[in-house]
Amino acid sequence: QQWRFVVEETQGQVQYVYAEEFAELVSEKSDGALEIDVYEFGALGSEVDQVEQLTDGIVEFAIISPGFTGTLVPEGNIFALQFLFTDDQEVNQDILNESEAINEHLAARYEEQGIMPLSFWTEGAMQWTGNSELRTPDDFQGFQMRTQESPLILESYRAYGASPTAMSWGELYTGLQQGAVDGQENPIFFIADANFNEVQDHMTISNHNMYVTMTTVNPDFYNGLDDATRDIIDEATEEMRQRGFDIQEEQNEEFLAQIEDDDENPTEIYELSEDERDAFRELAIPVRDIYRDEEGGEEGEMILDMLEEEIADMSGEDPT
Ligand code: 6CS
Repeated sequence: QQWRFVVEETQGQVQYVYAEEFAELVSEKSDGALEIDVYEFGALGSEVDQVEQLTDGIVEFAIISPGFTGTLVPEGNIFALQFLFTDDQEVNQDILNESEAINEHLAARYEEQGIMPLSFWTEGAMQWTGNSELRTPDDFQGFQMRTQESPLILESYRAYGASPTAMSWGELYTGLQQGAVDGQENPIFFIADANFNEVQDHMTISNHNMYVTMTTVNPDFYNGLDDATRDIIDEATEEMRQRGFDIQEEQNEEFLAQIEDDDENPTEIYELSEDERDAFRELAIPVRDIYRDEEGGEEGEMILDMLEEEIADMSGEDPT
């Protein structure tokens, strides 16, 4: 067997390292009978093209970030909501692993659209970069923010007063360099590895959201497998939960030091205080109503209500 696994990142980056290790596990467990080729970002098109390749069965496996399924699976916009999860990424990963709202109800919406999520996982807390300083909602007035395709990510930045534009990350370096956009959000490893710090003067440690992605399979492919093969894939998925977490943690730490020490491309790093974060939180919370009332539909409302409770239970905090 020779299967295809496409990811949204390039060699060495978190998703790519994850997929390579996943492929290795599947190969080992099947004594070399099951082979998976990993395709890095760019080989098969844009992130949105890759979603279509999975649903069409052109690739069997894909890592898909919900930010690129915003119109196909509106309920998936839930991960666009800022300040929803906790500030502790380990707790957040536990919630992603165990949440019924996510793993049953949200996963079912994905499956209906030809995307079967095997696991939801974080690539770390996201930070803002800009060609100007971003400390207060005022700093976002008229700010051209690049986002992924999810309508609710755009709404979230409109709530801050920004003018967001969706684009593929394949165009983002040039977009920042030429001033088509003023800034963007991503985990630190990605900001550094994609060299965005070369074309951005400021980075704000905002921890406004975590980056969520999904390991997915084409449902017809998966359902057509024999039990033993399916078990191998399920086992590999389980083993990669902790590995995925560790890979991102390591890279996010390592790359922060790289941005700090890059004298050729100096970046002003500013960490928001809790009060400063609260100013953004206040503007972000009403976006949940847009999810409840419009974007996520009735099913979405139920999913968000359930997830808020799960987060409160698992973090020991009151829902905000
Ligand atoms: O900003 C983006 O669109 C990209 N960011 C990450 C962390 N992974 C892939 C994604 O396309």
